[in-house]
Amino acid sequence: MLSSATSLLSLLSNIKDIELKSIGNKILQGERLNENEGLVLFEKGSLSFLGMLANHVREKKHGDRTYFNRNFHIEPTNVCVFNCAFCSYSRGYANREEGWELSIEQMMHIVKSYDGKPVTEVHIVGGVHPKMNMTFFLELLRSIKAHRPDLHIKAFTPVELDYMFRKAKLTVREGLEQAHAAGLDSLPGGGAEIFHPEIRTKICDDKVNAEGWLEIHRTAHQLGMHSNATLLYGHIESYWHRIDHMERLRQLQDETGGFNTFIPLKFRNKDNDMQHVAESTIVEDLKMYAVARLYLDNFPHVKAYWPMLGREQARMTLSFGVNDIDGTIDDSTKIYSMAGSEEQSPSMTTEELVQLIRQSGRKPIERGTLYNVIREFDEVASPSEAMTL
Ligand code: V47
Ligand code: SF4
Repeated sequence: MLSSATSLLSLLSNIKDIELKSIGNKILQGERLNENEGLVLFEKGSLSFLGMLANHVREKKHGDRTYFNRNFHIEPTNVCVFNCAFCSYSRGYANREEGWELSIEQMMHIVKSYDGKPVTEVHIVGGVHPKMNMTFFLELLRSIKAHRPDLHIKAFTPVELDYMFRKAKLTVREGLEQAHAAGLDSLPGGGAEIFHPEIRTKICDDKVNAEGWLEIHRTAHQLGMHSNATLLYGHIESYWHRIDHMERLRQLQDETGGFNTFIPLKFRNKDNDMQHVAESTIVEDLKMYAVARLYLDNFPHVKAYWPMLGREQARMTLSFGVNDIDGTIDDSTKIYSMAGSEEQSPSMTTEELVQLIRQSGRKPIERGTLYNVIREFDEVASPSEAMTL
């Protein structure tokens, strides 16, 4: 079989476009792309060209290894003081009786429902409720750790943290130090949307801006916590805004090295103020993943969040640079089902996740949040495996 580098060389010898050829050669040499080259990839790169390059980089970094984890989500509330135009999930404070607000006891009930089950992570993200303050969330973190110290808590976007810290009159560093001491282990990637103010002011004007988002992640990294980053694509942004967004992330990653994973999030248009905006095509989705893998050379992992994309499409992304497919999740997340995702009640067993990865010819690896290996699976199921999943 041809190596990925040999097939790439043969592909490049047939490329007529000088810019694409030069970009292909840079990728082959392991060189960093500049912003203009990133833009050229979006504008001129065919799906097969991008896929081949992204797959080359993915295999150079990870071979066939494809990660997933066993996690569950808690969404403390969907009541939110902000008004993001793309959000189908939140309810304003005045209409809070239409939403939900979980007490610490109710959230601990969810945590306890996983007692004895081999989950390794809880992902906690929700709306910004004016009454759920720093004291409330510190108590939640402490209660979870007291009950299950080994459970990794990945929680709160800079949108929630910025609001919490300002209300508690804490600096970002003070707030993060307190949260870390109470049990916060890492930050998820949400709230990033599109950093550039030309778009951010149109889709989420009233919440933390790009500088605030980046400062919270920078500080978390300085305190030894890792984090993820997202980009909400396929709405009113241009390719240039996507590159600008990834450039800011790449610069911060050069500075701190604290990001684990980049997660492109496909805009879904059901029941929100941007219903008139058509959703991106599958070709556009796959291009987004591929360009992310090529541009973000200092991010170890690119993840496809299957509850948003649907399983079949998530499987396809594994040939376009993606090496992580998130977790088993169960059906506790509403953020995408309310925005029109195919996955109305997202839940996959470990067996299904392993099978999905194998169907793409990849090797499933169960990981912890920080990519510590929990279990390596063979590329093909062994007869005894079903007994142990
Ligand atoms: O910031 C909201 C997005 C994000 C819509 O770090 C929408 O492992 C599409 O960040 N269409 C929150 N997207 C979810 C998130 C996340 C998810 C999975 C894993 C991780 C991780 C992080 O959801 C928000 C926003 O960008 N979102 N509404 C919508 N209509
Ligand atoms: Fe609130 Fe988050 Fe929805 Fe924006 S995306 S309205 S911050 S819940």
